[in-house]
Amino acid sequence: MERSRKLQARAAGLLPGGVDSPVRAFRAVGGDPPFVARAQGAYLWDVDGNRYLDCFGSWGPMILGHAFPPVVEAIREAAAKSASFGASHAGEGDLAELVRRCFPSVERLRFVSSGTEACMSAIRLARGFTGRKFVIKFEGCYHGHADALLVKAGSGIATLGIPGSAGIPEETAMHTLALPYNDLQAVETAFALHPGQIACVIVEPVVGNAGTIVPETGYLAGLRRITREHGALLILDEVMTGFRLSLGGAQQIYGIDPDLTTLGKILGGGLPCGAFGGRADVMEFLAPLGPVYQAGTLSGNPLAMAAGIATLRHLIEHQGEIYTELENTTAAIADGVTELAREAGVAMTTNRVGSMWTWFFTADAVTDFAQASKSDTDRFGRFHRRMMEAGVWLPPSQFEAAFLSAAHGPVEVALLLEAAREALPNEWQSGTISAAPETSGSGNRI
Ligand code: KE4
Repeated sequence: MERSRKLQARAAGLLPGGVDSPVRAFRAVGGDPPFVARAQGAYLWDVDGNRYLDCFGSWGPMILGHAFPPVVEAIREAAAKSASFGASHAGEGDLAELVRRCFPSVERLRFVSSGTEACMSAIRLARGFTGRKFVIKFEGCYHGHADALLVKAGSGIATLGIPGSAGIPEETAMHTLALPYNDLQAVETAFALHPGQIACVIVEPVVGNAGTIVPETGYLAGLRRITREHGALLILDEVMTGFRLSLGGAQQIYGIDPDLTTLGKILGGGLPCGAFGGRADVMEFLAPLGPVYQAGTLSGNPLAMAAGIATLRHLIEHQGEIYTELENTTAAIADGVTELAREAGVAMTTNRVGSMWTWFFTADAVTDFAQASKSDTDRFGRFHRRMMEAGVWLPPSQFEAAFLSAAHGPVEVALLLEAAREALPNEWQSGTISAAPETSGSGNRI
């Protein structure tokens, strides 16, 4: 881990915490993050030559595996024509048509450069369209780092155990109502307390940013009913679930017709890309047609469009086997470790939808963020470090979802279960793992 440590020391003098996104700093799990040199298929290699089985996939985008040849070729071909035009080009329409094929509720959409931009723009549009100020979100859900949405958020906010973020005036946060997930009564009450004032409800249809939390039967349909009754827009934040849980994301699985949908991650095939879209009458409130302003230098970037087109075309063409294999491989891993935990006497609750899952170190059900927060995050941290030492890179937070790719197969299932078989009992019974080791272990040398 020598070269990683040198790069980390340099990064610490250049980037706050040595990272460009807080969760990458491994603060919640201890140990030092390896610096990645390259990745291929289901694996990452760090700059010291250690190999890791990748179970976070760049936080979701890499559903086809790293350096998937058709995606690499598409990016290479696009790059030769310039990295950016700042002007209209065919790729925007090509990708938009593929999105609409997967998400019939998206009648119009606009590309942006991140999920944050997509969610930030969607709530501005909802406020502009309805003329209302209040936004409902849910505790533990994360919709990017726009001010109005960093209230009781999940992901890095939950990971760092901070209530929100400094730098957000209460005048901004006061119009965000953060409610418990999976509680329709709380939503009914909020609308009763704020009649005619709530512009939208934004929700992760399957929560990934509190760890994975699954909607209870009828919950999403209830949100759809209540928002319709009160003239508020329903925004499904499918940045994580879109193209992940199925080609049409969670809305396809749960049969929900939202007013707006936000997308990202897989949409760009690993390049910076997000989108928001939905009802044409709502989207046409956007400039240059309407009064709601939104813009972006690199929106619809030709390389991101090319990577997204190559990714979605492959997912569409091979959807039968890809989603079936993702389901089977993830079930083998998620359920396999759950069984190993039971055998080792380790309290573990596993939440999973398709190839997105979380092992919570708690004996109780996890149906909202309050319950997720009762997990033993220290135990998760020690398990994470043990798995890193065995060459398995899990997301470095109890409050994140793990993901597999189409490149993961039986070999990877066996590798992960073997690592967990060693990690769980040691981590649990003997407590032999010292305090955060100087390095996060050697992984598997290639
Ligand atoms: P980005 O701005 O990071 O592209 O997307 C924000 C976002 C919006 N909505 C959902 C449901 C998301 O999961 C995200 C971002 N996810 C986190 C991981 N849970 C990004 C990883 C990070 O912050 O480093």
